[in-house]
Amino acid sequence: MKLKTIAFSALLAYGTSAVTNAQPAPKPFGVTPNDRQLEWYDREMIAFFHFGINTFENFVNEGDGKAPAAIFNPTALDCNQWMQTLKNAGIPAAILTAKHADGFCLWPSAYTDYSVKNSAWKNGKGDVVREFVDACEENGIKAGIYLGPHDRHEHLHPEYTTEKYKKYYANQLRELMTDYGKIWETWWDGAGADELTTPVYTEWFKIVRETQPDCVIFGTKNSYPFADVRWMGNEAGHCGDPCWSTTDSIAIRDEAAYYDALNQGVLNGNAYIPAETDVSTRPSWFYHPEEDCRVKSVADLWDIYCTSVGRNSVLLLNFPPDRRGLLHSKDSLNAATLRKGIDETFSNNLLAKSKVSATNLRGKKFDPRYLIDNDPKTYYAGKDGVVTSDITFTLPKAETFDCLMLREVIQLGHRTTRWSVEYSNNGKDWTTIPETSSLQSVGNKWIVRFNPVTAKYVRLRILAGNATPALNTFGVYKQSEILKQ
Ligand code: OTN
Repeated sequence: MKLKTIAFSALLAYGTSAVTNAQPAPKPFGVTPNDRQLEWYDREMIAFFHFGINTFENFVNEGDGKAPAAIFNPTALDCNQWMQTLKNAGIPAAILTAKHADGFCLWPSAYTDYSVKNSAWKNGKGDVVREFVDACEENGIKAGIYLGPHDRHEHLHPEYTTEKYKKYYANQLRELMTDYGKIWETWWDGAGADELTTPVYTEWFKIVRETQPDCVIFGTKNSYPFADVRWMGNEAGHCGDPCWSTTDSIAIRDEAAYYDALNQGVLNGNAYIPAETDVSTRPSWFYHPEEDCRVKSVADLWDIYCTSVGRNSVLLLNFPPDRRGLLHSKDSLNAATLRKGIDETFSNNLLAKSKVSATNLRGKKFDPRYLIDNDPKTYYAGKDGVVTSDITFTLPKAETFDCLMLREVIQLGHRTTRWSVEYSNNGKDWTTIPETSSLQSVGNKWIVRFNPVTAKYVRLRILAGNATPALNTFGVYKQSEILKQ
């Protein structure tokens, strides 16, 4: 039986393989991802669409809830055009701001008049959420919903109380979670939402889990106990180095440790809550024509990709639709070029034809050559109790590279905690790539860029760990020229 035909679950299942004399898979270490988190990691990138009444005001990003509903009037809304951008950019999921902090609802909620039903758009008969989920469905994109917990419009009501708001929000959440098909992610923004305590979120959490069992919950602060994924700590796209998927509930509640716990995670923390990186293609979250000249370049997006996806996170990249209800061509083009550059770079692993040896071997089924077979289902693992390993790649000829990528078997927990990469031209004298001299976490994907190196030998050094290494991909690459634009 060829290894690649064995189901991955069987490979992971300790001691249950049908293969005679097969080595058992390593046991998972510590807390590990649930099925929702595994699906979320697979997306790699998600699109964010900040669209709403702010779009129709002059340079507003956090509306005060007072703008008249009537001003919402996109002249050419086409969610299929948004989806075309995502397809060209290889982005498989998208989240729409169904209600941002201004409280204006993009769907005709039965619980408020502050919505599309009192706008000029389609004479109040339109439903942006419906058009969004239908376009997602048509284009094979996973739909997600941002229902802002903070609502300035509701606060304007003289009889406002948190208890009343809890019910109001619950009703709206139920509408969105039951009337619009499968929802893959819900986003509980922590901004402005401090009065919403954990018991408030407990009610809302029950609604999400009852109606949408596969829905990933983004949570911060008081919604953190229910979160599948955490905020990464800044809106610039810079995950920490390290960036652990594990964190712990005490650190996240401690004022001083809060940002570090979000940005870097906590090594061997008690909860598996990986970081999601939200960042906009423009300085603002909502569209402003003044920012057409400040759209992030392909090189900026590549930097962000490397410090988010390439630091064990998932990138939530915001594309703000304009007053027509369309994405600007610059944002779309840059995202498509980024995809082309990523594919060009990582489709050519310069180690692919090399000979591989390792100092720590578990057996044939976990051979180090599985690191370069381009099959995410096979992996290299070491012997139980031995956490270090030097894995040497001998290339057929010297190659020039300026980028590397390592992936861990995340189902088996964070195992490796210190690693570096060296190169050589005689297989005896080794030089450490300086940018790899203090690496710690691996997780789903870790990317490092550096000045070009030409070498015939490459050595991956696993220097410390919680458990014997379990790694499914290692590669060195030459960055595509188009990523420099
Ligand atoms: O002023 N802010 O509220 C703010 C400024 C810069 C960056 C973030 C924030 S709020 C922050 O937003 C996050 C989403 O991007 C999460 O919701 C956090 O919980 C929230 O504190």
